[in-house]
Amino acid sequence: MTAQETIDYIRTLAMTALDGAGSLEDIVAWERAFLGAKGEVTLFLRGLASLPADQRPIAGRGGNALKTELTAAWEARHAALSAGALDRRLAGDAIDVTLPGRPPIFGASHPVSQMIDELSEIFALLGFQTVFGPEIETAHYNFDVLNIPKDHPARDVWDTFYVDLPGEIVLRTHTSPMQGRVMEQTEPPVRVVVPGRVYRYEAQDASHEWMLHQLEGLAVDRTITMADLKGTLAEMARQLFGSERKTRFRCDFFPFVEPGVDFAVDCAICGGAGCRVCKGTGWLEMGGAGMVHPNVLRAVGYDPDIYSGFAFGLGIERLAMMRSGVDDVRAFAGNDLRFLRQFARAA
Ligand code: YSA
Repeated sequence: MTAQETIDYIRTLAMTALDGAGSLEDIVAWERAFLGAKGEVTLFLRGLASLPADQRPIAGRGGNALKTELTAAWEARHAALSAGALDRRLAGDAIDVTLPGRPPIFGASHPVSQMIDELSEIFALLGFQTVFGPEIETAHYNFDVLNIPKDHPARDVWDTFYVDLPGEIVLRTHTSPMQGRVMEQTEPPVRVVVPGRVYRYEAQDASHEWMLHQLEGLAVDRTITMADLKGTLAEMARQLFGSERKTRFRCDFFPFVEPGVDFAVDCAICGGAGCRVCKGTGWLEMGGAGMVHPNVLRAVGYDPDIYSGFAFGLGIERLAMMRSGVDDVRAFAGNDLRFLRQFARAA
């Protein structure tokens, strides 16, 4: 093959390959194959010295002209493919302003929070102020001030989550420690409710959680009687559940009251017939209550000969269960959006 025939052969080969290059990757590979350090044109020009003397001028001129021609063809093809790639990317990024928007997802207040708000409103109308207290509490306020002696079973490790080793700091097991904190800082008369989380080392079932919410109530004045306690809780139940729900008070013991009662409503899940929530009794305990023990009044500096008071601690999840017919307390902390969305209210 003469030098001119070789040049024509390389040109045909290169132009055919360039026509078939469909992407930027293809033409980068093409440039390497024909114009790169080991490309066809470069190797041809490097081999000039080995050609017969009469062929060298033709090969030199023709080879350089071919290099110029192929470089120009590569640049034109590169520019065309780059523009195409940019057009495709811009088309892909284009925003279709006619598409409908995605509906925003609105959060909603948790059913326990809703119940706390509702209870605060009910008790505000009865003259109670809402206050809050710490969830990490000292054993002093959680037990000592409440007349719970050191050897009382409620202090047992099975009921209480201790935060420190000597057992002086606890996750509060009830909202009652706020009784002492409030009375220490307030001159009577006192009327407060205290909603908040409490923690118990307790087995779970349909009506028991290890983390729950309570609403503490405390009223202290010169002439408070058990009738005030009964009237207050009965009115709360009437406003929350309507007048058809039955309420019940029975004697109970708590070291910080005398006398003490438990307060129950007839089970809304089974209508009082008996089910797994009320454990077949037809009643579900909503809270403990009673007349503040004189020892507690003394511990905070109140004179029990002048002042008397009542206090109660209600289970907020249990109230919400009876209010909305929820048959398992574990649903409240289960984070199942299908459950929670049923309580979403318009803002
Ligand atoms: C009693 C007398 C007072 O003068 C003031 C407050 C009290 C209540 C006392 N501090 C207390 O915690 N009593 S309690 O252990 O019986 O709990 C009160 C209410 O919390 C229960 O009636 C129930 O409604 C709810 N509760 C208790 N443990 C629960 C629970 N709810 C769900 N899961 C649990 N594990």
